[in-house]
Amino acid sequence: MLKPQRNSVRELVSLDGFWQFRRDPEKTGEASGWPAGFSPECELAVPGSWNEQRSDLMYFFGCGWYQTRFAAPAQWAQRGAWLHVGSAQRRARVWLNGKAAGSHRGGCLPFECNLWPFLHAGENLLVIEVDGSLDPWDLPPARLLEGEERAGFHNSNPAVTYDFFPYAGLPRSVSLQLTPTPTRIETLRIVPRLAADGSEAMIEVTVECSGTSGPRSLGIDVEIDGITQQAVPDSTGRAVIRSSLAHPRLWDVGQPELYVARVSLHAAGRALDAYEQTFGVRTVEVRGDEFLLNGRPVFFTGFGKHEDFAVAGRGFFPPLVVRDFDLLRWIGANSFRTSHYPYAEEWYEYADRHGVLVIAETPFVGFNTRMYCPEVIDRASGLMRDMIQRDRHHPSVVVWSLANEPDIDTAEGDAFFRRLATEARTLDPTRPITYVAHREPENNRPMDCYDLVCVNKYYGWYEQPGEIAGSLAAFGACLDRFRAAFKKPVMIAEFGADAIAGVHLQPAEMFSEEYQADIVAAQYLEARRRPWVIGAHVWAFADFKTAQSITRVTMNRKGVFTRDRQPKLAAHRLRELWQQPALPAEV
Ligand code: BDP
Repeated sequence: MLKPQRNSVRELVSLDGFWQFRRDPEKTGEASGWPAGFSPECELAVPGSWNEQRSDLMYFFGCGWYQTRFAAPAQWAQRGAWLHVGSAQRRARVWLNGKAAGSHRGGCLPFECNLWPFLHAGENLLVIEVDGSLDPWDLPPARLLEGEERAGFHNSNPAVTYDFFPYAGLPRSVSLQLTPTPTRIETLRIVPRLAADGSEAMIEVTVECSGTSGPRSLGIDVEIDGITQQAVPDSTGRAVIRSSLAHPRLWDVGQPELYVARVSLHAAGRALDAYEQTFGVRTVEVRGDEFLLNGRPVFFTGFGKHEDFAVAGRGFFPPLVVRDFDLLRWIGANSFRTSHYPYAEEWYEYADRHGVLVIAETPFVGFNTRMYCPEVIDRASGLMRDMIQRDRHHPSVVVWSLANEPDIDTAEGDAFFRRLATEARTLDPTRPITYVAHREPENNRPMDCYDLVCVNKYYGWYEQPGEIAGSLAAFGACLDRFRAAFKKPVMIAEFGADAIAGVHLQPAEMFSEEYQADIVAAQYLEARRRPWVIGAHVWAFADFKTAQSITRVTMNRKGVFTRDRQPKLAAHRLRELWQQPALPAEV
């Protein structure tokens, strides 16, 4: 599936705006005929999570029905028309004019439905049922099973298995993609390979088209940097086109050199479809103790983040993207991790255009051993494939993180993480892979088949609370244990402390801005004593909403920025550390 776009052939109709909404706590909507339209209870903004838009929806985790109307000109009857839903949290069913058009499970990735068979000339009624229920078998598992324990989470409301609010609704854009006929470009895969001396890049473009049966002779053109190559798709609609770029400009940190592949599909001189895919040429490699970007070592500075903002919830909000990247630049960070799920595609595109590195993460968070059963494993493997296919063209994405803090412990868990690693490498042999560990090396045996070790550790917070200096030896020893066990580069993917903005204490104590600033600076410098540590991501970029619990003062306050994106003391301290041309002499 390709992200919808507007170009010389494709038409894009946004359905974003105010949709009519109605709760369906008893799940009787379908039996009551709501697929053909329902009387609304209120209006909600799309994109946007429903929770913070209205007080009565804040803790509503049931089924909610959305409907909107759009007018279709008569000529759409001959066209291809697809509905694209950026994300529905957490399950969706779609009807157009009362006819079932599709369904999807999982809230972090897009899905589409072919609307063409159900489209009317004139007014159309689109209805989407979004089931925001907290399902313990979702990816991520949205809640614990009765009697199940997971440190820190069994007593939260709602009892989710992870430390972020389980927002529901339609948090990303909804649109219609129209092509001149139902025949279209379905998928694209662009793989650039740089010659060792950098003088040339071979670009392999694989195109898959649909609706190719019939007598028409189809042709595909691919234009890159002014040079056009042509091909004829085979009987399955597939074509592989090779092109080359002489002396390619390399994408790098702060150097966002991008290329565009312009792909067009035609028959007898008529354009059937076209797609413009941006990509970059660069190399990434883990070699010895180093992470190499274009052959040069990189040290990752930055954060784990969330898609989270007041009122919008997890809803996509373009000014926030601009603001967050502005703050990353201000503070001197070169990277972030899409903890703990794939984000809206616009985040990666912005990173591509501004030369920021991304560690792209699956939504496999909150996993305990019950998750490693065949049905979940197959679903997880399909979801990881969808994520890699969606995000593989971003030069900013330099590492795939396949999970956050899984409890592995069983043979099934071990097999699951080995299988994920093998499948990720098959889907994308060009990027290093990792997963983020939180326990000890012996609890993370499959890490031996990943390229780099990522570790989350909260010494001075959950362990040795209140001790900054005292935490350093334990923190350093933990990094050393991972290094000794796996002999791979290590990245500290999360460390930090909660700070309530405005709380100042001398001497520094937990929850004060001073404590957070001191601990992140001290641990950052401790990590940097080790030449094989290749990155330090502070948890978190900004404060974010969580479930209610006695460990969270209305939200997780480990943000270096507040939820409304203002710096705490730690932000100023990191800015000093990250903007120095060289590390302080004592490191
Ligand atoms: C880590 C999790 C992260 C939490 C963080 C915390 O990866 O999602 O928000 O702890 O407790 O274990 O603040």
